[in-house]
Amino acid sequence: MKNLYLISLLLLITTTAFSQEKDQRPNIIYIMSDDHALQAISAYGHEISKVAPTPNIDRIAKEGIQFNQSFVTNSLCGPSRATMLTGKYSHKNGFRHNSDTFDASQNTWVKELNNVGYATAIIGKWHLKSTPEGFDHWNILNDQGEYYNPDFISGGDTTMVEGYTTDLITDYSLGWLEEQKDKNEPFALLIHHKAPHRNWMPPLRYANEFDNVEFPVPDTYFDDYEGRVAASTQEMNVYRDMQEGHDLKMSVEEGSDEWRKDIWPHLFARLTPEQKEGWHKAYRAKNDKMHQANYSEKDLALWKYQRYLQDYCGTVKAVDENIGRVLDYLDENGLAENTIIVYTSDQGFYLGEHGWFDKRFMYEESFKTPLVMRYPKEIKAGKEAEAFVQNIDYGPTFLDFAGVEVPEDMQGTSLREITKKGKTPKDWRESVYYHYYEYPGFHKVKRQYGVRTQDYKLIHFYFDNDDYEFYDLKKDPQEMNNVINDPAYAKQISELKVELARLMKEADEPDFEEWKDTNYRKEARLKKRK
Ligand code: SGN
Ligand code: CA
Repeated sequence: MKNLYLISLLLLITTTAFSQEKDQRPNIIYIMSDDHALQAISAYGHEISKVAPTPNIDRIAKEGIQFNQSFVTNSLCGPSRATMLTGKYSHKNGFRHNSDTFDASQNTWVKELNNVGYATAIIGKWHLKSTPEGFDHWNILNDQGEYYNPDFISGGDTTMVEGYTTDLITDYSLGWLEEQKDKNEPFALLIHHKAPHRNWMPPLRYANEFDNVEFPVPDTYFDDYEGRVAASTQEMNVYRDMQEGHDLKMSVEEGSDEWRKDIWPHLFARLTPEQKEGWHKAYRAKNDKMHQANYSEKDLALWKYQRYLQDYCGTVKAVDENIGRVLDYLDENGLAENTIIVYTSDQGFYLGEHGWFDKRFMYEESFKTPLVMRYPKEIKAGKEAEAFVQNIDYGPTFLDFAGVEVPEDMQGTSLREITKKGKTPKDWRESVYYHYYEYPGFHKVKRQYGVRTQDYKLIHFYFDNDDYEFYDLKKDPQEMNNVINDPAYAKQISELKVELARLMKEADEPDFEEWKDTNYRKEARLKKRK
């Protein structure tokens, strides 16, 4: 009897010791896709998403919090990723445009977590050129990555893996999570999808998914860009600048499987013979139908919009489905409660608004980015937040949740307080700063910086031009009327100019004047020659 008593006492002591030891810090799963417009996430309620819903992303929002005013600091892939990792604006982390190389020796929230015992990993698109640092494990795509049979780089090895990239990224992610199962320390896993980036190749299982769907055409699809110089000189128009082969998968003629213009044929060439056959089977009939219709110029432009959305949403459906796999894994392994799961994109995207695809502009569709977050242990289900948040805030948020002090030089603010009730704290920012630098460059979108408040937006386009634009967002949410010269707005414009100067000062952009005339493309060429 005495022995039994002693044994149970011992058991009690050891289990208590264990449960005290069990690390209670939250796990973090950060899922970021590439170019996922919030118009294509049904939680955000846009017309487009009604015909192509995303039930799994919606689940994160419904069981957690949805940010309705979430912005990037620079609407482009590399810069956005560098900002997300460092919690700093582009001019501070040194990655302004996609030709830059990320200095991976600088501090990131991932390093901070790794330093305090978190297991860390990144799987998928990296696109920062340098080798990832601060991750116990990394398995990344080569540069932009490919949709089918991608190259994965891990350590010094590059391996071409057969399969559909969105599925593979998830397979690897779940594999890594499985390895963490018996470990005591918490983890931070970054799952970075390539989809739905250009050239929008859906998996074969969804290549015909939206063939019979009529996507609602944006009111501004045939925008004439009146009063907006930068908008009129870009090269990202669906019906003018998309490549008919590479982007729209249009065949050269009826009965043919050969694509029209495709300056990157290596992407399709990677498919196995079976995949190619499956692809042709999926596209041949619908391409033939287009040839037979003999469309007018306008109708062809409208047809291109439908094809663009069908393919885009086909890649999104695979992302959403794979997010479902991650959510199921968390449920099945008892991890849901103590894991912060985030879904976002590296920026927003145009789904035909102003006639466009791509991003870069400070206009709403690309300036905004989706952001939903679930953490049952602390965040009550069904919250929506209207506070202005930016991707500089992600790092501070994760560190805050993990109980790590936020380094002073991180420029963002933790969103933890907001996630509690969804309410905007009293002293919260009322304006956001934006700066895009990649010009001259792809899609010819002029360099620009600006400020947005609840009601107004001021943008300054510069480099080989000098144009200000001002929008009354309440009256003109589609940003069609640049009222910079309207005397009725003189007061608001001058107030916003003052606010912009304040934000630039606060963001510590002292080298701006020095930097603004440099032509990074020329410099990169010169560097190469040396
Ligand atoms: C590629 C795309 C562009 C896109 C950039 C940047 N062309 O060059 O359309 O703007 O990436 O995108 S593609 O046909 O090769 O895909 S980013 O998301 O990486 O910044
Ligand atoms: Ca992107």
